[in-house]
Amino acid sequence: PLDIDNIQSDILAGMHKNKARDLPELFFFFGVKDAATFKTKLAADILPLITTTREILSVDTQPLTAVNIAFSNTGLVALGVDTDDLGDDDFVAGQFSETGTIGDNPALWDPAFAGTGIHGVFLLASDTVDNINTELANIQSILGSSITEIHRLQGAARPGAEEGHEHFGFMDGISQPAVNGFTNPVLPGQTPVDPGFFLLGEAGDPSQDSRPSWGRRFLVFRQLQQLVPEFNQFLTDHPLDVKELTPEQGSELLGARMVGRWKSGAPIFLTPTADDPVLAADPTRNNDFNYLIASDPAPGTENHFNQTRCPFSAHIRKVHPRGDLDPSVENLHFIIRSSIPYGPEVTAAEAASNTTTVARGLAFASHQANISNGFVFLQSIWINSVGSRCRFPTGKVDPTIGVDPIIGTLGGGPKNISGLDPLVPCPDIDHCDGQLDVVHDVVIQRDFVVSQGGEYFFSPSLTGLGDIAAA
Ligand code: N7H
Repeated sequence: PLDIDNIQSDILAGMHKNKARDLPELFFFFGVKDAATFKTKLAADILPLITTTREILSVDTQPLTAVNIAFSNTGLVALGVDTDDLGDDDFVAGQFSETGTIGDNPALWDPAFAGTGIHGVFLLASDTVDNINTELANIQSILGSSITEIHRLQGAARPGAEEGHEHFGFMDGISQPAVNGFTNPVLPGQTPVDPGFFLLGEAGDPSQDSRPSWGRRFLVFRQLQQLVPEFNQFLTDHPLDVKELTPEQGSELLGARMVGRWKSGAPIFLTPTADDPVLAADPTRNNDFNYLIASDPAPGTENHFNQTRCPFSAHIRKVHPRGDLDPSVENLHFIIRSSIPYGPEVTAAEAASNTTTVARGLAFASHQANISNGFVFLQSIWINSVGSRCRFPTGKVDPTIGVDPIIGTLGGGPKNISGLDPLVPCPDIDHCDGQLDVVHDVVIQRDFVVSQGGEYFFSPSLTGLGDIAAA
C-alpha cells in the first residue's frame, strides 16, 4: 500500500478534501539566498507544516491552511542535491529551455519564469485568502532572508454558479485517472493505473529501482492566460449552422465541440446536440464513455473514425484519446491535474469591447512521475501537432485535423481545424483529406490561451524533505 503519511497532499488528494478547485490557493515562488539557513529551518520548522495525504483526507486532521512545497532543479542543486538521480532530463533542463518544444513564445513569458531563477514553490490552500496570507507570513518569518520572493499567483474559485468552472465557462476537474491502491471507489470510465505513473519509485514506475528512496513526483506549473472576451467573440462570430439551432445555440455548440464537453461538463460524445446538466452532475455517468463505441444508430456501433459526435481535435479527445489508441500507449501519458483559475471575472467594459484588459487564466498544475511522458508529450505531440491524432491505425494519416482548438498553438498564427462542424462527419479517415475537408475547416485566427511561462518542480516525500535538509 502507499505510505500516505509520507506523500504531500496535492498529488493524490488535492489541497482540500473533495474541494481542491473550490477554495483559494496561492502559488508562492521563491529563490534560496542562504542554503545553510534554509536547510536548518526546513528541517526544524517547515517540515512540521507540510500537509500529508492522510491529513487532507479527513476533516478531523485537515489543517486550517494546507501547505505543500516543491523544488526546481536549480533549487535542489542550490541545496546540494544531485538531481541526475531523478532520471528526468526535462526537469533538469527546466521549462524555460523547452519553450521551443512545447510551442511557447518566450517573449510572452512573465520575466519571473524566464531563466532558472525560481528555486521552489509553496502551495498554500485554505477557506480564505486571509488564512493563506497568515500562513505565508508565518513561513516568511521562519525563513527570513534565507529566501526571496520571485513571484506569486493567487488562485480562487469563480463566484456563485461558476464555482468549479474555468474562465471560459467550462466545468473543470471532472476526469482524472484512478490510482491503483488509492482511488476508491473507481468511477465508471476512470482508467486505473499504477501509482508509479505519478509517484517515483512506486509500482509501475519503469525506473523503480534506480530512483532515490526520497523520490516522489514531478509538478508541472504553467501560468496560462485566457483571453475570455476574445474567445466569446469568436464563438459569437462563428455559430455552427446546424438545423433548428439559433445562432446562440450554434455558438454554444462550437464551444462545446472545441472542448469536448458542454459548459456543464456533459461530454458531447454522449450528448452531441444539446447540453444535459443532469448527466453532467452524475459522476457515475459523466465520464463513462470512449470514442471507439457509440450508442447509435444501435448500441455498440463502431465509431473509431467518426467525429460526428466529437471532433478528433476536441481538447479532451486530444489529451485523452479514450479508446482511439491502444491502452498501453494511451495510459503512458496520464497526468493528474490540480489546476485553479486566477484573476477576476470579465468586467463590463471588457465584455463590451471584446478585449482583455485584466489578467486572468488558469494556474495549471499537473503531476506525473516522468515529465517527458506526461506534460511535455501532451503539449508537444498530441496538443500542438496538426495531424497526429489521426496517425492510427498506422498508415492512415490526415494532416488537416489541426491542433487542439483550446490550448494548441502554431506560434500564435492561424489554426485550421477540421471536424468542428458536425455536418462534415469525416466517416472514414481515408476519406478525410483533400478538398472536402479543407473547405470545411474552421480557422481560428489567434490563440485564446497564452502561456506566460512556468517551471518544472519536484515534490519530495516528507522523508525526502528531511534528507534534502541534511544534504
Ligand atoms: Fe485541459 N477547458 O476549459 O477547455 N481541460 N484545459 N489541459 N485537460 C479539461 O475532464 C482547459 C490543459 C487536460 O480525461 C476539461 O476534467 C483550459 C493543459 C486533461 O477526458 C476542460 C486550459 C493540459 C484533461 C479543460 C487547459 C490539459 C483535461 C474538461 C488552459 C495538458 C482530462 C474537464 C487554460 C498539457 C481529459 C475534465 C479527459 C480536461 C479546459 C489546459 C490536459 C473544460 C481552459 C495545458 C488530461
